[in-house]
Amino acid sequence: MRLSAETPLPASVQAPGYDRGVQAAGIVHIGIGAFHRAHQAVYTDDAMAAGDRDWGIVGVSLRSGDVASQLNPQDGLYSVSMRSAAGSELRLIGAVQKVLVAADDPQAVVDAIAAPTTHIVSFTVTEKGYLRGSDGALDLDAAKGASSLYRFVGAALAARKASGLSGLTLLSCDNLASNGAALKALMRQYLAAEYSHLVDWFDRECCCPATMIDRIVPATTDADRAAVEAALGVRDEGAVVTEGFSQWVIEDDFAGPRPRWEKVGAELVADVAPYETAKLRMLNGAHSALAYIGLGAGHEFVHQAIADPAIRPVIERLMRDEAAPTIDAAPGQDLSAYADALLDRFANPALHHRLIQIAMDGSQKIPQRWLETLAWHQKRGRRCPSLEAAIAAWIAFLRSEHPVDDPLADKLREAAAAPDAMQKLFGDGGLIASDWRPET
Ligand code: CS2
Repeated sequence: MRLSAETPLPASVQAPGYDRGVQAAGIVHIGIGAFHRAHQAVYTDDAMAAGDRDWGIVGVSLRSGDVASQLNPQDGLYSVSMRSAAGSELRLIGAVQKVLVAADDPQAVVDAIAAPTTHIVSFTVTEKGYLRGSDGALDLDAAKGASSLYRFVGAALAARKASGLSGLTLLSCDNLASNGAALKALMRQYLAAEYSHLVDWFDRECCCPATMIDRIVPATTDADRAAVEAALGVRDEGAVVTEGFSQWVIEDDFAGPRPRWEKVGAELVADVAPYETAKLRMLNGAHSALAYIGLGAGHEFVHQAIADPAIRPVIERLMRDEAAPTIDAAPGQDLSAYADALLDRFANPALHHRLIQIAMDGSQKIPQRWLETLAWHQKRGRRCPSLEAAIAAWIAFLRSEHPVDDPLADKLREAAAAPDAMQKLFGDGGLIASDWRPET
């Protein structure tokens, strides 16, 4: 039997605390992967349980029909399992109403964003989904392509303006530096090229808050789904597995109404930058280093790599001595305590977070995770032994038998195979643009 709105559930499982049937959809979320389902959808579910109304989520997959076929037969319902060394806790999330597949029905996506009840469009499309060229500007040809977020949002904004509706909040929940400002600049570039009459309206009517989003969400495995089935008594094809920890810091700059996410654990702040920079350079920077160094040492999971006495000190130094000094901490933000907490989270033996999952898309992740830190120290005449070891491990990974899942995979492999790999990757005109230059 499959999970659905009709399924009787064991009393131990927390179910949505509101009437799902009467909520309008206030949010369209583009890129409805496991991360969104374990993070923003949980906060939104909690906000509705706390009394907010009409914040149902219409999920969108740009390409694949997988999530639609997992969730639509289940009336959008799925479970989140929170795993720690102490055990597993499971709840059902009801915030997602349905999933649209843009490749199958592009107009349905435009209509959902253009609906009068929609106030927020949020995104987890990964770094590469923003379709930036190596100079950081929009790759306009790619942005005109079938699976570009810009096409759907652009067409829907045009429809909203034409029918006299308000603008929207566009909320990037991806691990980009200054994700709100980045999305705003890219969207403006797209509109200037394709809908130039919308640019002023967009500036006036739409907001793109910055966010720092954090929860470790490994890809769900068949074993996870089997464990959930044993607990629920029904099959949940949309199950997601995560840690207990969750954090969301959001710039309080919305174009219209929003759920009161701050009532359920999110922090609404004037400036997200110190949190976002700390998260990218310490958590994500350490993660990518663990991935390449750990795979090189023969490990499979994050908790194994961080337990390796040859690796742990490298990661500690990366966070405490290399990344932390580059961050202009907010009042009350304790970077040393943050590093301690990250080490504990990485050590979680119940998560089974695969290093190869983190190793994906290195070309898109490394600039904001490592190179900004390296450039900061280089300007001051200092070296970063841990980050340099991480870069060497990335090059070794690119030369290895491991599959390289990256939009630049072929070029990266070719550059890494060259005797002057460092220059080909990071030198002037190299594949990965940044302010950091390796020693010649
Ligand atoms: C990870 C992130 O896969 C990766 O690159 O570093 O997905 C990380 O788990 C999240 O950003 C944690 O919030």
